[in-house]
Amino acid sequence: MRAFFCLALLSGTLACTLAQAPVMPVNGDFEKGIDGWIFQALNSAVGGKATRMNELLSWEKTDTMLDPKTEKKSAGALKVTLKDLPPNVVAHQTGAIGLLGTTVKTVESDLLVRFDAKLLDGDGCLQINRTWGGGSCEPIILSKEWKTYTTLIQIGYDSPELNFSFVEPNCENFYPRKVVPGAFLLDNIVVTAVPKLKVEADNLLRYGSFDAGPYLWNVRRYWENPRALKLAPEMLTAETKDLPKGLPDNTGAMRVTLKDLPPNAMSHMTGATAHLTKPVKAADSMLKVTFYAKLLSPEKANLQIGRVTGGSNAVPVALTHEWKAYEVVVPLVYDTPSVIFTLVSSADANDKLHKVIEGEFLLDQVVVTAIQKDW
Ligand SMILES: [Ca+2]
Ligand SMILES: [Ca+2]
Repeated sequence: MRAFFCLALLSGTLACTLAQAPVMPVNGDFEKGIDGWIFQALNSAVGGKATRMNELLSWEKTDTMLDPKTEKKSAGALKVTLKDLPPNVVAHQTGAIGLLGTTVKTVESDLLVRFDAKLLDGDGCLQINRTWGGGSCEPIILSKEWKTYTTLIQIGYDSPELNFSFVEPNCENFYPRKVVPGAFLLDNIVVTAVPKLKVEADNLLRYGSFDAGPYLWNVRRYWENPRALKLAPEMLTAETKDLPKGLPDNTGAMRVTLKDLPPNAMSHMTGATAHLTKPVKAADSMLKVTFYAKLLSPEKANLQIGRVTGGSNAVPVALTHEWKAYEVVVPLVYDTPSVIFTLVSSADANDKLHKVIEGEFLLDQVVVTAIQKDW
């Protein structure tokens, strides 16, 4: 989607190949201070009222990003220090909240958020979302050096603000993710309203075209013993050159690199995952998944698509080293809110829990629909 290729200038103007509205934070560069930002802590699930903790925000004037073009250091950044928080506060309602210049109408727009950040302390991930739930990027693992990040948020409801929170790194749930202690710096936040990602009418996948990047997907790695889930979004990268032939306006695919897996990594537990727009009921439905895929390594591998945590999966398909279109059906034994794509050595349909193998593959144009159960 060409609309995403925008040139963000420090002056705060945007030059884009398609007309789209910048919804810059009221203050996104922190050159003169941190006006326009507040810190709020709340867990609405257990009631209570929002606690304003603006003392957790400060203006950082020394440790700032160097602009590689001008070779000048930014005059200021926003420092967020999460400490002494009330118990059980969750992302969406807890974090540094910046007012946007305008309320974003989500019927027509998603938000592309580009920012610079640096991790100072803690082992959590950055999560950017609309306040009060819904609309979140996948958690971002921040570097301890200044770095530029881009992420996509489908905010779901109109919103006048964005929340930058710091969440537990290995949380299985999309919501609510628990907020953890830590500290990070933010600078040069540029928010752009981009035309809503085109989704086939009945596609249950929030984002399977990958034309803007591998946003809204994640990689789960599961350790049986100790039972632990680790998210590894760094295993997903954007592929812009090696794309399926003959698809109009296709500008990107997703590269999945499965590596550093535990010896007992099993399918259902380990692989590239995406949330569905609504859970699909096993009582009357199955999933039909269409996609393009290409195997990069190893020499031979099968792709298995299934329900996260097990119980339902499609018969694994043998991938080839050329792009090819596939269609598989995932018979559901249990309701499922998400799907998982992984590489397995076996294509044996009867052996439903397969050992995951390390390797690399490309995915594009993934469409998931619910079809009537085949009795
Ligand atoms: Ca700055
Ligand atoms: Ca694509």
